[in-house]
Amino acid sequence: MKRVFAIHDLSGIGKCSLTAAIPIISAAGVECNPVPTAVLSTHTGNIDGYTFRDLTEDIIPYIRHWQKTGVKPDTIYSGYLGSKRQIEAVIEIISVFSDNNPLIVVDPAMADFGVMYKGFDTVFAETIKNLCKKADIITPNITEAALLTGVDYKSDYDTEYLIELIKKLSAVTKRYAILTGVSDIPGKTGCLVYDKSEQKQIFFSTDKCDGIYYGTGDIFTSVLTALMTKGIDCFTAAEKALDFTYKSILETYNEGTDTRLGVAFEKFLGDLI
Ligand code: PXL
Repeated sequence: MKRVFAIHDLSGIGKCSLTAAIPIISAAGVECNPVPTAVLSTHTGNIDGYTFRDLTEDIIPYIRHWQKTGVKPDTIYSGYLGSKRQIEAVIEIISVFSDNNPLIVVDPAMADFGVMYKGFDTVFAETIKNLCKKADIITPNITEAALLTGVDYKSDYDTEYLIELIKKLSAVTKRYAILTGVSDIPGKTGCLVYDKSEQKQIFFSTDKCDGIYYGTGDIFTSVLTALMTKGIDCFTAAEKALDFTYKSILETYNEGTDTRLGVAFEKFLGDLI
């Protein structure tokens, strides 16, 4: 059985980070070992008053214990990280387990809609760029891609802008860059996948549902990580991850629930089994 080390926070409500990664990766038949970086009562997007317990001090001893047990990751997957020190801890984890040559997936979660998440700054963006350079696959949205490349952020983009952005992004990854939340078809959304070793790019698109759907980046990257860990190629894995994410969003849109609480991905876990 393949094994993923998933380095994310645990947010009790909001179906993002570990509460998405664990069920999704497990449903795909891959073992998911969580490295919790913090425990929050909810995610931080548009919900006030959440609790936040930082676990930075625990990360390295936790991993050193795993190292002693002899477990070896096939994939190391990091998502939302709360500080520069946590990014440095992920870089150390990659170095500790480098002998096993794991696949490295980095979701540089730090910003959306042209603005950084609460508590993040440009120093954080610079440090996460160093982490991305160690990754085989990075999955930024346009705001994060603009921060990683120094390109100006545009919400009203055209295909030429996206291609320029993804080519610049290829300097910040070892092989694949996946730009999320974009499409080359007006009115649609999806992702653009670029493989720098083959200089090949493909857009995948779906319909768009009105609203902001929290946690969907984590859902997309968790499916992608699980499938690529099983040996599925990056383009096919991205297409399937997009399909899974879209179905979950559509279900939530049709249910009309509060989108801050996350999307109804549980209904589609069977597709991954
Ligand atoms: O989905 C990304 C994410 C993960 N974890 C926490 C967050 C966010 C995005 O806002 O706040 C705590």
